[in-house]
Amino acid sequence: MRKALLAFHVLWITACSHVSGPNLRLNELEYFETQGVNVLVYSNQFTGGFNDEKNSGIELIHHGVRTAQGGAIRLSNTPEQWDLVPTTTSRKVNAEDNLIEVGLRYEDYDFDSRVVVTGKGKAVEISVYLDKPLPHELEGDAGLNLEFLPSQYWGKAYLMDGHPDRFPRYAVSNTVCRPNAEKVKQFKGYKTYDDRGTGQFVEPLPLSSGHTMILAPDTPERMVKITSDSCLYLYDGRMLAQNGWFVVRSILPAGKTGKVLTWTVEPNAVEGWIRKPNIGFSQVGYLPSQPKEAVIELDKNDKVIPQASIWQVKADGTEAEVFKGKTAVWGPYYKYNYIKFDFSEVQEPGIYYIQYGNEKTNNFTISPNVYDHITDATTDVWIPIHMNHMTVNEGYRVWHGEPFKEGYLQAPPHTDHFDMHWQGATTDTRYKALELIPGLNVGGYFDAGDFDIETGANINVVQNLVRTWELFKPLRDETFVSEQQRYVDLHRPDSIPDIIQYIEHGVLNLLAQAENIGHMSQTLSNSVLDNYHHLGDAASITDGLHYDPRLAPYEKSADGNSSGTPDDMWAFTSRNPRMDFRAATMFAAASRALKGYNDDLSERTLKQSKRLLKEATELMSEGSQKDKRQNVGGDMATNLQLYASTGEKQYLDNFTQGIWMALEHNSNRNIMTALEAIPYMDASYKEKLRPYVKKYKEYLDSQDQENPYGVPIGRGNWAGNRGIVDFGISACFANKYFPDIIDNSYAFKVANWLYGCHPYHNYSFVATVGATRPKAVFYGNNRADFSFIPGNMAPGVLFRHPDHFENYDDWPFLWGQNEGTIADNTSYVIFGHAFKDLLH
Ligand SMILES: [Ca+2]
Ligand SMILES: [Ca+2]
Ligand SMILES: [Ca+2]
Repeated sequence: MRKALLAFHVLWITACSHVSGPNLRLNELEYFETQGVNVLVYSNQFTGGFNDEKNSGIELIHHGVRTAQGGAIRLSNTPEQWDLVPTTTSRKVNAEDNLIEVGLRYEDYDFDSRVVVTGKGKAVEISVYLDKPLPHELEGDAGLNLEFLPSQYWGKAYLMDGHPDRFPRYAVSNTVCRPNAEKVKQFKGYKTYDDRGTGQFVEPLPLSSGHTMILAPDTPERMVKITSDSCLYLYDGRMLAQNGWFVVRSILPAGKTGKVLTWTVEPNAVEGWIRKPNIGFSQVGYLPSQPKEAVIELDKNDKVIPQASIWQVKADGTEAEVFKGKTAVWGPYYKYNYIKFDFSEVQEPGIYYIQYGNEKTNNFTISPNVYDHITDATTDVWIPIHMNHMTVNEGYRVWHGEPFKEGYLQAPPHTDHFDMHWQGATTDTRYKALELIPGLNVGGYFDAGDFDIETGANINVVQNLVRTWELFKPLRDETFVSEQQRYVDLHRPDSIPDIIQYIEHGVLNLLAQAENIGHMSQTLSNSVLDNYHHLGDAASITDGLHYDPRLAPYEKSADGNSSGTPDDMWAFTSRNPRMDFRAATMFAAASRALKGYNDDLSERTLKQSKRLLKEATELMSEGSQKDKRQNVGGDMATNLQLYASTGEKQYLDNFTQGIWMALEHNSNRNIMTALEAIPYMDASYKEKLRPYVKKYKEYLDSQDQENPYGVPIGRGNWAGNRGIVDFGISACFANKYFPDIIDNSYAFKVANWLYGCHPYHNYSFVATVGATRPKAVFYGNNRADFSFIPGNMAPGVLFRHPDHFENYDDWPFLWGQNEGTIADNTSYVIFGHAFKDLLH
């Protein structure tokens, strides 16, 4: 009976999918689906933090690639990151009628609309409803927008009402200028543009307009047909901002209510389309003896092939199959199926590739030295390029001149700023609003793809570099650093280990903060939004001249030292004792590392460490209970660092008092600090730690059940490689101190993941590392050139709700996938050293 029922069930599904196959139906994950096409409706909503992240609204995942997003009522032709985004006031899914309705609201304009997306055959109908007429001030500005990914459309053809044209490779179209008074407000009233005194803003004109637009009829996987009774306009968002998309838009009519606008959007579905298998493996290669496991990501409609093989590329250029093995099914993980292919048996050094069905990978090597250089690009190139207040030269090329020569001004009180910065009701310093705080334009590192000095991140950098130095003593010297000349030359040894120079450079800025401000700033950052999104030479962000409000904007003083352009950077100085605490820890560690290299700096850092520790302790005891609770973890690491630097017993006592409680509370989170303490403790400490390490092994093992890659995959709004690197560092240290409990397999899994064994594609996440196929584009400060800064570790695969992992490699501009941060990349340096150490 059961068998008969099952057979009937299978038959029914087959028949049903045959009939309704190409139609877009809402699935149980609440998006419209047919084979090859997913239409998401506010599965991902606009968030306030950075406004338009090009990740939200109505989205199209077209044959595996998210090629359209931003489907929403927007207030400009080509919205930029800092333009207003709507909040989603409601989202109703009606499976019966195959529709999703969302309520959108612009609080600043008391403007509500409803967008209804209905699956109709092979298309979705997008309708806009207004219960009240459009506010007068938004007439001509509010419209329905849908944005298409330039890198997937440029060079392809389109038809507008039958007239052929082509998506431009680069932004070259027409613009007009309009008075600033007509500009719709941007984020918190800031402006993304410098109008050069004209009082006008730039607006792109449409490339084309009509009622029926067919995008990419020349490429079935990208072909989309849009029709409407309203006029459709095509814009190029790159005219205003390099990260802009192609925008299809219709203006909402004035004075109307009810259903005011309708589009029919039909993404072409290639019949029977099945995504190519993504064969994940280590692009860097493998040691002869190490475990070797490829993870193969398969379309859910793809059949599993029971075996795969390894081919060797011989010295005479011929190829030979040298190993054939079974594939093992892991199972489904989000939208794909996963199988594994173990080829650990292949151990002879050589050049190989994997063949699975008709798919061949690029080649990789098996050799005892494959991991020898995994950190060199990061330490020789990425880190020095991110040195602030220096000119950085490489061969014939200058990466950037000396930035921010004019220094930093005190941020005015009551500033609610962009990039999540703020200044409270007072300055908390002896400086007046906009007064120059002396001495801050020295040392420090650019935060990431932007150029501010995030104090917290810079503290992490110094700490990571000190850990690297103390644990692994890398004497590598490939960089010339002269603080006196404010000059860095890559690939020029100067007889001083680079890591020490990088520690010194980080300390110089942080110490300047402690000494000149009196405590740690929150950040040293841009005062105006129009230079925050700077791309290119950091030295040209500001004019390098002191701001003098007595001069007219853009006017320079007769002596050439000041200007009337208010572009000087600001120091945000609201005091946060927790930041001071973290700085105290870092200064203590740095003081040790700098001893013998720069004794004056070493002494000054220790002095500031002690002062900040004392003051922060007092401030926090005056603070709330919540403040104290939040600091439990930081306290332990601080005490350990202070004990290591001073040898004073009180710090050791504080550490031992806290660590066991913390491990009981959350052993996975605190195991790293506990392991780091081992060199400073006696044998009984290590024995007492043993049961926690066993518990940690259970956590490490549980990852194999969680996902096919066996590492903790983050699903936040910033992809999770940092968490995976931390997991790898802890696994390396656990293996170092407890090899009988934790073997080296976990560290290998982390390396595999970073160098190509992960979802979406199989490229190495570390720029230029992984000789055959590292990722090609990153969100570095050279992203406008669709390039990378060598050694950058990408954040990784970004999770888009409800089931899509993504890492664009033809579009660098999504920071959550492709940016490199100074704290994450220095964590990668620790992992790389710990990993190499474990192999020796
Ligand atoms: Ca920043
Ligand atoms: Ca050096
Ligand atoms: Ca200036």
